[in-house]
Amino acid sequence: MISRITRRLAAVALAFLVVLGAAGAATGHSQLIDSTPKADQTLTEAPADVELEFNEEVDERGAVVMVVDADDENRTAGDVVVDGRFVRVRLADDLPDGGYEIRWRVVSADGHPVSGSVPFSVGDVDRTEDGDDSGGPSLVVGVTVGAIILLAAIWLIVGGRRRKA
Ligand SMILES: [Cu+2]
Repeated sequence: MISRITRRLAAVALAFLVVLGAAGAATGHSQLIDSTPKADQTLTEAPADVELEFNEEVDERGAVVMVVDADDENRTAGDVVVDGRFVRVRLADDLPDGGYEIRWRVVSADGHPVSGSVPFSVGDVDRTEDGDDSGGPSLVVGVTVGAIILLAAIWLIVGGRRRKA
């Protein structure tokens, strides 16, 4: 009895290590760690440009940044500039007050594309629904929860078979 419990605990511990490893690999791409403006920030005046900061250098090619207004219209002016871990783009200089969203997509150092969005607003406005963010943490949670459910199912099946035998 004790040895069966020990074996199961060992299996659970091993499975958790595998899950942690998988989650680590899934988030191994470049990650957005900061931005100007910051997510959900309300600015008194429209910014001249936006800047995204990543945890590692991103590929100079393939970076796309749009800053869309409430009508989904892109308000950037000029090319996206990739400078190591930083990605910048100028904004049109006649931005009215309102809600905006930085929509970005860059190519990780490992060649994988990553994307996300950063909502912010200018002036005294009631912000409505904001978009989804990068989804990094939710992916980890999803992988972990999925693995735990799978593990529980395997445990029940294996336990059931042993009892019948
Ligand atoms: Cu990757």
